Amino acid sequence: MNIERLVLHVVEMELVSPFETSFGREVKRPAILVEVCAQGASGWGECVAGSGPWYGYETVKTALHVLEDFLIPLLFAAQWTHPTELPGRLSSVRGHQMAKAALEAACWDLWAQREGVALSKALGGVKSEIESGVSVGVQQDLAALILAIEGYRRDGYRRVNIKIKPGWDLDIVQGVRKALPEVSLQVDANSAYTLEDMKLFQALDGCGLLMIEQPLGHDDLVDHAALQAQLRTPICLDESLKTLDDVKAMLALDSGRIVNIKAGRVGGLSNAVAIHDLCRKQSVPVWCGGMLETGVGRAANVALASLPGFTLANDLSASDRYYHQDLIDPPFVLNPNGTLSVPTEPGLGIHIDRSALKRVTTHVEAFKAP
Ligand code: OSB
Ligand code: MG
Repeated sequence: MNIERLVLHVVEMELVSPFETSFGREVKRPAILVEVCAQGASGWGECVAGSGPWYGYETVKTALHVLEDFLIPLLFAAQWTHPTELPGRLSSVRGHQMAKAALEAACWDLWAQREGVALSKALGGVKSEIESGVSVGVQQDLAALILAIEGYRRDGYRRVNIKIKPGWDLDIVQGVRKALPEVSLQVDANSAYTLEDMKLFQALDGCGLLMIEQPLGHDDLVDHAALQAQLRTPICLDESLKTLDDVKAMLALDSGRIVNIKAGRVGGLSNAVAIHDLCRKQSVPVWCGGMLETGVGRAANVALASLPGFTLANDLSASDRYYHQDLIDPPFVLNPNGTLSVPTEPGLGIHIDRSALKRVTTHVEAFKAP
């Protein structure tokens, strides 16, 4: 397939409410939307790199650099008939998974549109609805957190992921447990702790959590294995898993028992599907993480989460949990049963709201195939 033209739309989206994790507080979410064009059609992908290298080393600027100077020329030069060939075509660039994933997602969308098949089906999806959960950032105090969770529960979210960090952990989790004993609860530390915090994790182990996500180093597998050996609660890894090889190492070392899959973190949908397939074969449950995506990235995530191994609730919430005005029309809405519907139209199955996109665009760059 030949990409004729490619456009990078750099946007800045104001969040409905600030999102605070152990590594920082986000008020606005930047994104790069990749539009690939061929034969009058456009495919879309979203780059989830943040404004700074806090979650991972990539940023909007590193992604733009690597896309412009290396990945886009490679894509224009590449011969390919199926999007699963793309990771191989881009493999001379080491790392930069988020930049690669955005390019690949746009190609998946365009390819699936041309095939007349929904992206969900193209990836091997089987679900028509995916289970939606909500990730709740650090709040002012426990009362504010409980209020926020109660609001999300009224909206219909059935599983809550609480961000924790030193000073905002055990008391908070115990407080939520006491106020809302029946809520499905998990926590995400975003790498805020070390093995020195063993006592904390042993206490969290008694809180009835579905999982403890990425408690230790962002690149670590060995210490996580030592921690998992001491806990009944499954550890879920996010930041530590950037490749299929990382997942193999995690499983071999028993560094955790649940995998958070984000296409952006692992270099694209093709790699994400490969990780899903491996985990499914080994009966390791997976769920789809989020990066506060706009509707463009969300649609790709929802398609991915429709695969059969995604047996746990996902950090994929409705558009209005993130943004007052999404970039797609219609936006994603939460079904009364706490799910998001998987689009069935060809490709991502979304319609870009070009005027909404224009309002949040800070910069556009267009590239023509040589
Ligand atoms: O750890 O999943 C994370 C956002 C930015 C960076 C890292 C993470 C997140 C989220 C977002 O948790 C959750 C969502 O998109 O709903
Ligand atoms: Mg996480």
